[in-house]
Amino acid sequence: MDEVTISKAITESFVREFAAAMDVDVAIVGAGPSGMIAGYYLARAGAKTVIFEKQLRLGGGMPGGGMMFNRIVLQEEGKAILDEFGVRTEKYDAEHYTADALEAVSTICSRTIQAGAKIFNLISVEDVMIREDNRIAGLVLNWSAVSWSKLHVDPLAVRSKRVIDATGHECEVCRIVERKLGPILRTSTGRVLGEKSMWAEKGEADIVDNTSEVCPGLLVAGMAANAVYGSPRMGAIFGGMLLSGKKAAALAQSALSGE
Ligand code: 48H
Repeated sequence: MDEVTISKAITESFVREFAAAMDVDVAIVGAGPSGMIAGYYLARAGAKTVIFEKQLRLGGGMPGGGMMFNRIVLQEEGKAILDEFGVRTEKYDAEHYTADALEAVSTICSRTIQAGAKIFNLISVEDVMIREDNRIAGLVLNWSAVSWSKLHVDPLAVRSKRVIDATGHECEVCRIVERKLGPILRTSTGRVLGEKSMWAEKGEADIVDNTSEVCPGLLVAGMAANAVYGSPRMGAIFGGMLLSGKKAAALAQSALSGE
């Protein structure tokens, strides 16, 4: 075993996979629950799918459960998705189930990767790529370490037939589009309407409706969908995130099959 062989094995295999991810069907921003669920269903349906996550760890807000009590709550429809993944749940009352947040994150993560979605961590999406009529045609990337240390290092780009903004509360991709391309989002003002204060029932009801193509080439899923369309947050109930990811995958897939 020699150190240079180990180093070459890591860098060569990484670069091969990274280069393969530069031209994909769907690029997802954010490996939280909604992004990973979207990635799982897309990859399983045969779409070439990549997920970029800016943090070292995957799972977004899920591992933290509610206020660091690392359990999550789901309603029946959300539980059905966890059943499909093989995550164990416990019945809490007539309408609610609980699950171990870490079991949920680690299982979703491994099943998503094994389904064929490629996840790259420590990479931040800092811009989008555009074509005629401001169609979103891909992503502009940099190492998170570069953006966190505010170094001036030019980015790389990936081409993608569809992009999904699954960046959670910050809805970072939609914010970039609004800032750089103007009021082109399909909201009442063309801009991000902003997340409202907590109302769990409404937040969960709205999130699947809000999961949609928000401008040509760009879909929004998960908490980002509620932030873009001005719906409330819901706390540590995760059924809506899972259902939103699944819907985003179905929308992207049907758009791709229509081309
Ligand atoms: C690369 C990025 C970038 C970027 C962000 O926050 P998430 O877990 O998002 P969802 O929508 O899948 O789940 C939301 C849920 O976790 C939550 O916060 C809930 C239910 N809140 C309710 C409440 O009331 O508070 O994951 C988003 C991921 C994170 O891992 C980010 O690091 C990542 O996206 N991300 N990755 N490039 N520019 N921006």
